[in-house]
Amino acid sequence: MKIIITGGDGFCGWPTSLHLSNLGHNVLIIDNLSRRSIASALQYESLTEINAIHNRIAKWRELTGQEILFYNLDIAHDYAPLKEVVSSYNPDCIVHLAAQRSAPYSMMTVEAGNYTLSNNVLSANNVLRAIEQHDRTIKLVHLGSIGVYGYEDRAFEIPEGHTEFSSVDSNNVEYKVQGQIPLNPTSIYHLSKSQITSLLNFYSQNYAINITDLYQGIVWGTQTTETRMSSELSNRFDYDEIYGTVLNRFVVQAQAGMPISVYGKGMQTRAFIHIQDTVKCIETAVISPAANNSEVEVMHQISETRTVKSVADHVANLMNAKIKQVVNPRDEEEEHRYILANTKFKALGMNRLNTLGDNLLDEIQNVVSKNLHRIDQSCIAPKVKWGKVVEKQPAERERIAS
Ligand code: USQ
Repeated sequence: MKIIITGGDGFCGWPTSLHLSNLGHNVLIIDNLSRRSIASALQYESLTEINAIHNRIAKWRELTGQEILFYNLDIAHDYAPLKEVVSSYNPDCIVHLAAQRSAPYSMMTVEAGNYTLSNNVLSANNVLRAIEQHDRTIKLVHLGSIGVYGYEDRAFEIPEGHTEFSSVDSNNVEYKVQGQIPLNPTSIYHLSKSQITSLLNFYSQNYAINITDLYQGIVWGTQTTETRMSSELSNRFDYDEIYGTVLNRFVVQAQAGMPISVYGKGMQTRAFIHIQDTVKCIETAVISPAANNSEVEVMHQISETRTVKSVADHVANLMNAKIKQVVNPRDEEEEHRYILANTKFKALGMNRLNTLGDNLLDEIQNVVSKNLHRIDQSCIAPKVKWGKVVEKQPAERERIAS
């Protein structure tokens, strides 16, 4: 297949690009390298050293003979060149991963929140518009977030996609309505992903575009089969207060001899998935046939749910580390049920995804211990506080915008 991957230089995008290329698909990456420029602006760099995009691609060509094409485009703003790339490459599928993906970043300043919202929503709209204008049979696989549901206490299982609601009219006649359960995002980032669900529904209903929306949980791990082939193909690994996700941060803290920072009670429940399974799930979504063109196919891309405390206990036991409860910098529920349906990937043959019990922490430990000298302990403690969004000084505002 011919596949365009937007955001193909990022944490999920780079291993996905290599995985699909390794399977023999033709891959074209579109990326504006914003993850790298935000890391430089924040001065929070990846723990692993990552190669420049052209060097990464050249190394891949040298090792496998596979050519990955690359276009540096800001797809939120550069619609005409995006449309041109889509028209001339004429892909079978677009995997849309380009987004500002950190919830804390989106809550950091007014400007960072506005950037997240406009960048994510406009990028998705431009990709959908390019498909609609060029060829409506191009499949779109979008990487959404399981966090769009929010984290209120729900006793019932959240379905994957539409479910049936019923209501009675004044004559007591029952009506059945199909729809998604209400979304309830708790960060501007998750709000941007919720808004994209409306865009996806709009294009699927009005133009019959074949869309799969993957509601992904928190990703952990670093390398995949392909990125492990050479240190020059290494994936990024973030552990800072803004881009580091919880499990990766806990392993870095344990390895650096710091206490594991559990925010608040730690009974927040979250969904998790390993990076190796992320790329496999995306591949499965890309190659699976459309279920129904007038409805977005929502799939929960998760392997398990756990409380933050149980993740901390697991890492602490394995690595002989201490846990420290810290005042929660986020405005979030600290104790709730979170039950998610998880049948669609299983129906496509993905019965066994990796869980925390599968000894994969060794891999992160290895990555961390090799890069111990690169750990910057000052970027670990949380400084961004939900509900305390500040306006930056003009100079910093320009830096974020550029
Ligand atoms: N947490 C701690 N200690 C820490 C860091 C986090 O207790 O040192 C807690 C947080 O309070 C939160 C949970 O761990 O309850 C998860 O935090 P996180 O930073 O790992 O994940 P989050 O910011 O919620 O969102 C991240 C990414 C986002 C992705 C999402 C998956 O920023 O890109 O979409 O994970 S999900 O939320 O499941 O949709």
